Amino acid sequence: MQATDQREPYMELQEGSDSELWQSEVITSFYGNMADTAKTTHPQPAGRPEKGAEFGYVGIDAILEQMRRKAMKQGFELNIMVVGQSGLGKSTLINTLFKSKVSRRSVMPSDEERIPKTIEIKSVSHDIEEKGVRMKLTVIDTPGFGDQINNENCWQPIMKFINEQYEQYLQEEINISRKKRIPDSRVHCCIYFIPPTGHCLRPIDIEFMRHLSKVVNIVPVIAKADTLTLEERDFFKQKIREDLRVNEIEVYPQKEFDEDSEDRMINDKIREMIPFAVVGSDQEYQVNGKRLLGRKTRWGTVEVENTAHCEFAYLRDLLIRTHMQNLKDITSSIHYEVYRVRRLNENNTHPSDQPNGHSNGVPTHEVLSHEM
Ligand SMILES: Nc1nc2c(ncn2[C@@H]2O[C@H](COP(=O)(O)OP(=O)(O)OP(=O)(O)O)[C@@H](O)[C@H]2O)c(=O)[nH]1
Ligand SMILES: [Mg+2]
Repeated sequence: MQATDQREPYMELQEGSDSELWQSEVITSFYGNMADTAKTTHPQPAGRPEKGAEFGYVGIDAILEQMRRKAMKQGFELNIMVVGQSGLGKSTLINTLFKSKVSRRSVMPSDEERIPKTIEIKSVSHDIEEKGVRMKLTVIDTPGFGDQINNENCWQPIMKFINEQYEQYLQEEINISRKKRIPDSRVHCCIYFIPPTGHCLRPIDIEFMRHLSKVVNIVPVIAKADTLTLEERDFFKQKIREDLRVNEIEVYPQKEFDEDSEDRMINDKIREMIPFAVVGSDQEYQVNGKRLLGRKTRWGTVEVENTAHCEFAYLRDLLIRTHMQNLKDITSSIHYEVYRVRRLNENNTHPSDQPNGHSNGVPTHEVLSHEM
């Protein structure tokens, strides 16, 4: 299994002329601020108090502007993985995500080829830019499972891949001479595809999510939701939430990581909607004079981005618009942290001192054993 990593050109962009430009801008604005201070005028952050009400104003709020500028220069990275049984539309949903409002402009005109069956773990990256903010969205496609007679450990290759990304990050982090910015290939979110049976979660779904939810943020979705009626969909969603609760599977956003009552309120709404019932398509059709992503049937067109038709737009908004930073924070401060502590404790010495096997002395197959 191999992941196609297209990170390097992006990193070059970070460390090339752009960052020099940024440094010079920072220096200019720093001196600018100092000069301003001498003239008793302060930097101009948003929400600055009126003149006259300025006595004692230090300008701490200007840090927000500094952080914004830095973040704009660095850009954002998000790594999403899709997993689930074969044929549920994982590869199609990736194309949907890239072709939907997330990056429609950056996509080449569609080739009308059918999506082939996925046979290896593969990453696809897109650089998206909107209002001067750059984002590198990487989606990791995985081969469908469930084709084997014995599907007992079908979650293992996925777990191994996720842990390998943590391991790579850890190795980079503990290097004496490390990169200015560690390339982040850690999986920030794993979209789990549930087949639209309309009944309940299958043992294989429970097994998969039970293991994976301990190492990664899981967002479950009902695949091919156009095959269910609205009543079936609502019933199925409710049943899945109940099954998750009974089996103590914590999917994203996890209750225990809500930071305050505002978080809880927003996340409770999402938890009531989960799993999102999605429809995927990479074909565009003309509907009422507009070109829309959809699935054309004999009875009409299912519009993928229309929330009256399916919940793809809610999923996209959660991933990109409302919870991107939180997905990354939880990955880094919870999932990766658990992995890091466990690995460092295990070795009891500096991991790179270990001989043979894996780069840190642990044979590759043992990376698997770091699940809890
Ligand atoms: N009805 C319906 N069909 C879909 C949907 N999404 C994808 N399909 C169709 O399902 C078939 C399989 O789609 P893929 O995207 O290749 O499925 P996959 O999960 O990547 O399959 P593997 O690579 O084998 O794991 C294709 O014929 C798609 O056109 C959907 O939302 N609704
Ligand atoms: Mg596929």
